[in-house]
Amino acid sequence: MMVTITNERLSAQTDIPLKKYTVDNGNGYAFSCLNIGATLTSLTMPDKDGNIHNVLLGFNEPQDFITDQTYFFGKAIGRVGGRIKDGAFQYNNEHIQLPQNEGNNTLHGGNNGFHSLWWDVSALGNGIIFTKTIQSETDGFPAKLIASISYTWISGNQLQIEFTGENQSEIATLFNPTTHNYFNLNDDKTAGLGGHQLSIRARKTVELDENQIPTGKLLTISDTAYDFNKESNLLEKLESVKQTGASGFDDPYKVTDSEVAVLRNLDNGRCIRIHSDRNGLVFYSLNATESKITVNDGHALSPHMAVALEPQTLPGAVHHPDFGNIVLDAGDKKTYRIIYELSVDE
Ligand code: G6D
Repeated sequence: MMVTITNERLSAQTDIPLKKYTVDNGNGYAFSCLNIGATLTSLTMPDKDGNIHNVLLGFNEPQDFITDQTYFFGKAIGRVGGRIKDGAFQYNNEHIQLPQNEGNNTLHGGNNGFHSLWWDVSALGNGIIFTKTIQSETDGFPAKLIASISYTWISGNQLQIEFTGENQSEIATLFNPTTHNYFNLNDDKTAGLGGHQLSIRARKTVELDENQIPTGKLLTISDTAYDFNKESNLLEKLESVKQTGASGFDDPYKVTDSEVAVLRNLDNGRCIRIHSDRNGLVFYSLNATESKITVNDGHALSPHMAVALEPQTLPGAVHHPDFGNIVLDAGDKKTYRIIYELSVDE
């Protein structure tokens, strides 16, 4: 594999130069990422006829990647993905308050989470690594966190995303990062999810209350609209779930395999297998959008134009220990990996 890395400055109203880095694996596969939010803006791959196109949905205007607090297109998410009830948790009998950016709750690490930070950037032999020392004063979470996010091409057209978090303080913090990539395997994104099949290795989802806060209960989904254990037509399942009164999917799945999901397009042969070392996957079908936002190729954003698949420890873990442990103790260091295995079905 002959990896080449190029970079360019994008025009935007910002004091810190907005930089885009493109990493090509020499095999017809490449990705691009930004120093704001360690954002993945593009992932290009061939189809069965050799047409190479971006399979991610993202903003058309670079400036939108700097100001967005709604869609998180391609953003690294942290310190904690998902929602934290009341933006608070108890640790060693101490009440620890976090930033509250969705009513009383914390969503995606608060407004100053990973997605909105300017990251330092270094080139690796096979990709890019973003690093940042995040003080509590920066994002409102306890403790100083030394964080890194690397995007690298590994064997066989696999894009590995590796998060590390080291707590260099005397008090505990939380660490459950993810990526907020939205996939649409069609060249023309206005075709939406046509031709897409999805499978998710899970038999249960996390029950959510009216504010999308985990209740601590798991729901069995076998033979329901939420069941993707068998590869399913995504548009058909979307229609089924809407018949239950939901606006689409926005659900945490408790996964049963390290290959947590497979998204493929039967028309053009593109296939992405998502691997993770954690027990949760949030599936969001972009249910509500504002049409004034322009995305790929200048098209207006519309509902269900793509799907977000976000590997993480199950949301709610900080209040429901049986969901997992996202506490990063003083002096502790943790590493999490997500792998996109890209292929083309002839
Ligand atoms: C909505 O509830 C959803 C989240 O899951 C998603 O991450 C966000 O939009 C972009 O808040």
